[in-house]
Amino acid sequence: AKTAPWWRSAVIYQIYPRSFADANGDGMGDLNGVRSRLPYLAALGVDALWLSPFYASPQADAGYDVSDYRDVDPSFGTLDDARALIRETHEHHLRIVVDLVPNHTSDQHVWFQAALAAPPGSAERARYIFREGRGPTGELPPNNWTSNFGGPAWTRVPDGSWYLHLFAPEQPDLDWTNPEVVAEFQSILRFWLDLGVDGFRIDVAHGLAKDPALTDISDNGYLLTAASNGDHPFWDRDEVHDVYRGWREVIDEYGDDRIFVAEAWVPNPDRFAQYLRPDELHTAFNFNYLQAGWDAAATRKVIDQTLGELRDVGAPATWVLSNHDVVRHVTRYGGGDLGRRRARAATALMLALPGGAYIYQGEELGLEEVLDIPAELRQDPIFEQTNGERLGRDGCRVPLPWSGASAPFGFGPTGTPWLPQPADWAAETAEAEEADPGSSLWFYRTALAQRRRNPALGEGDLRWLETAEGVLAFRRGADFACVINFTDAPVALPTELIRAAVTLASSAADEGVVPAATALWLTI
Ligand code: TEU
Repeated sequence: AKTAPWWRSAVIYQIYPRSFADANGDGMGDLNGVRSRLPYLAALGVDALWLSPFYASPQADAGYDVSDYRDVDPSFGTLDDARALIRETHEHHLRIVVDLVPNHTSDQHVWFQAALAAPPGSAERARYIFREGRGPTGELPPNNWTSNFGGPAWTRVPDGSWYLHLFAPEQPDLDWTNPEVVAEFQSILRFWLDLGVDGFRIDVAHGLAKDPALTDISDNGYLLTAASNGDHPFWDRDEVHDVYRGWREVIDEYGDDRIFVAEAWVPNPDRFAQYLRPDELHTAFNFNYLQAGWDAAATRKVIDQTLGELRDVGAPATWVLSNHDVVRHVTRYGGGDLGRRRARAATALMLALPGGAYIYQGEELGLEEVLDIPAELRQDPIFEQTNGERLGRDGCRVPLPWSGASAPFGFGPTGTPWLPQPADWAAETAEAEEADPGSSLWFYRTALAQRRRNPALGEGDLRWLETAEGVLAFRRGADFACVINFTDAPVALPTELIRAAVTLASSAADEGVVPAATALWLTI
């Protein structure tokens, strides 16, 4: 019998290359650093890696501003290093997914440079979204849209025209109604597919299509309301689906093992599911799950909604708790010992749910958000543009601690990491946790190993059990069960599970009870 495609149940580990491992000692992680840690990743027990962008980039937004989609930035290595990484990842029986940034290029991309050099109305400008301003002399932006990073979404060029950027001014938005743009990205897909990658994570997948009338917006909040129905001028418009149908045709030429993962912040589950129609994208991060917080009822609601909507389109669910854009979940759940305890329980729940899951580098070590990075060392454009009102995303991007007692904690052979590491990270290095069977690292390894062996886990059914308030419990397959206690006091095991054997406990458990802030896996 044909087994289900790998990605329907995959656990995918996100690598943020500049903060993962630094082989050349310049303080920035690089592709050769990733190569050197492939044994660690294989031993962790994940199925695939997703790498945030490592392409040529001026790094105005840490690589999400791409100046050449077919080359590697010198700070990360060379195209040959990328080829070697793809080959060696496969030799370790892991798959590799790369990031694709189609909403915008860098302002240093040849296309944008050509657009700046060409007159208004030219074909060069038509690849981006240039417009004349409002006001008597065009001195006001064409409309009232604001950038996700703060400030107006428009920047004026010397001849008086304005261009649109939903993110930093260094990230001009492409015009996806232009056939040249469509053709160029299909060619970029083929370039990386030919190099052997197993898929693409699509950045801001819900943002490519814009209202051609550029209508002013009344509610310019970043997230759509749950009631939204494709009527927002730039998020989640129906036209975006044409792009993905075209891409699906391209990727299907390479067999049925290569995938698209959408980064689509679309809270309406029905609208979200539309990205996962059989002729579009394969999977998408489930951000509603990430946002449910440490809350039994909210978590169960998201699980039910997700599974219901995705069943209708035939797509597997994927669950995610952390990434390079959000505060690490240990910290979101309260930080310190309590936050770590809850985070472990939440991970056990996530890995027991139907479908696939994402792990963000460092969460397997139980890392917390770094909150005390001095203002002058912070690099995220969100921070710069808002004069310190928002801390930005640097706190989850601090270079990983691998070994040793002081910075750079084995991140690189020498050198000062591009963001400072907390002085007290010695107990949280991969090396220290490797030596401690009670560590977060061993918890992840054990959970992933059990998940891999157990046919009830990954894609499949889920049957809720009756529980007390603040507790979730469910069965999967013939004999698997998971129970998680979100409350601050121990609870009795649900009656159905009293005779079951505990195979995984996120914190030490006495017989018959689920301790506070704890998840258990059981065999019935
Ligand atoms: O993120 C898009 C996105 O949704 C972010 O703006 C998100 O809202 C924000 O980071 C939350 O704090 C993607 C990338 O993941 C992000 O790193 C990039 O900055 C952004 O696209 C622009 O490319």
